Amino acid sequence: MAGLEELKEAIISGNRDKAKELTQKALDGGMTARAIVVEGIAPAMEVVGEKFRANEFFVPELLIAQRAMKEALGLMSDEAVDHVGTVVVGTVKGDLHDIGKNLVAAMLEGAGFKVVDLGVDVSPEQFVKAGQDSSANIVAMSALLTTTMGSMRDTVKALQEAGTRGETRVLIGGAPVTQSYADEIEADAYAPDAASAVEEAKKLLPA
Ligand code: B1M
Repeated sequence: MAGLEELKEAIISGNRDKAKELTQKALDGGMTARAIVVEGIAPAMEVVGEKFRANEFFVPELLIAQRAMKEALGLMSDEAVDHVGTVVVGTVKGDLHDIGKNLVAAMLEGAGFKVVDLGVDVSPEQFVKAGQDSSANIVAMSALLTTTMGSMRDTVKALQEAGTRGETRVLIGGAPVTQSYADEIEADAYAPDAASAVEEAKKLLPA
């Protein structure tokens, strides 16, 4: 649909006023929030992720696209979007880096997930509690420091001890994190970037 193509372009180019206007127009025209997310916002953020991977976009472009996406999503009530699943997202304890985590959260939102963003410096206990409170399908952790990665292992253990490991899957990522580390700490999935995080999160949802 032409309006959604325009919305996609507005988000990719970070034009938040246009993104807001076009989203409102689509809602007024009777389009469902889910259709707008699935056919407009998510594909736009996929393009943004691909451009970032290809070094065509850098952090500023990512952030303005994310801001435009948030404006568009802000027009939809939580109830209006039929979420595909719930993800608790945060940067682990001791770690204050949040640019990558915010991108992952934004891309997940764009793909139709309900995102509970705990921010930075999140302890294992906070992840467990938020996972329980929101009946999350996934706990998604970001770490940028080799010194804070260990908190991912502690969170996996804390989820196990709380008895919620069965229903809550664990996704991890961040510059120093690797697939072999994910295997070592028994996380369910690892993603090297925000676009792959969405792909992995979808795979972790119950069939
Ligand atoms: Co910091 N810092 N920093 N820093 N910082 C790094 C990470 C570092 C590599 C720089 C360096 O030395 N070359 C280094 C870490 C070394 C290491 O441990 N291996 C470092 C250090 C040492 C520190 C301090 C200790 C410095 C000091 O004070 N002496 C300190 C620590 C503070 C703390 O956290 N307790 C510190 C502080 C800071 C700032 C506050 C100044 C700032 C953070 C601002 C903020 O985030 N709001 C900062 C920044 C900006 C960086 C660099 C320059 C950039 C990080 C970034 O945002 N990249 C970084 C060097 C670098 O990477 N070039 C560095 C862009 C972002 C889009 O990428 O976060 O990797 P990234 O996210 C990617 C993927 O990793 C992935 O998807 C994203 C996009 O596709 N991903 C996930 C991330 N999370 C994911 C989760 C997933 C899946 C994928 O699933 C859940």
